[in-house]
Amino acid sequence: MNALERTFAMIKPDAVAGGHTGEILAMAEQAGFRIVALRRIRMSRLEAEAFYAVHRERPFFPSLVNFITEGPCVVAVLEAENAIARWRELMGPTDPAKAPEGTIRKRFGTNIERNAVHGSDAPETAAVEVPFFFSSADLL
Ligand code: FUP
Repeated sequence: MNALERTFAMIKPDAVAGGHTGEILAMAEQAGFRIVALRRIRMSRLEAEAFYAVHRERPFFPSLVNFITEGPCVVAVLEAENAIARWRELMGPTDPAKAPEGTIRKRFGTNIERNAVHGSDAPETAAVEVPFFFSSADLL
């Protein structure tokens, strides 16, 4: 028996501005995720630089920080068996052009930067990303 797992999910500014928050949350629930916590935020430049610190040396970093701070995001904690891998499968690959039918990035992504959603890539990442936005009192 697999234990329940939690992952950090984010609906990025392109998808929030496009009015797709509800559809993306519905896709998550229909896929069997429980929405444990949910909040609409606007990331500051400092927060974005900290959140994406692993990409600091990459050429796309400044553009990524601009994008993620251009408007509100919706951040969430999703729970399911094998939530981390299953949410990434539902998102699809980073580049929406390579994403299969039925994935969030295929449906709502524009390009490798404006790709609608984020999800933790490993338990160690989720363990950093969840408390970045939520306190333990939010996670009931
Ligand atoms: P993913 O785990 O699929 O979200 O992708 P990565 O962790 O590799 O990248 C994080 C974010 O950096 C992507 F969602 C978008 C951005 N990025 C670019 O803008 N250009 C690239 O070439 C790669 C990533």
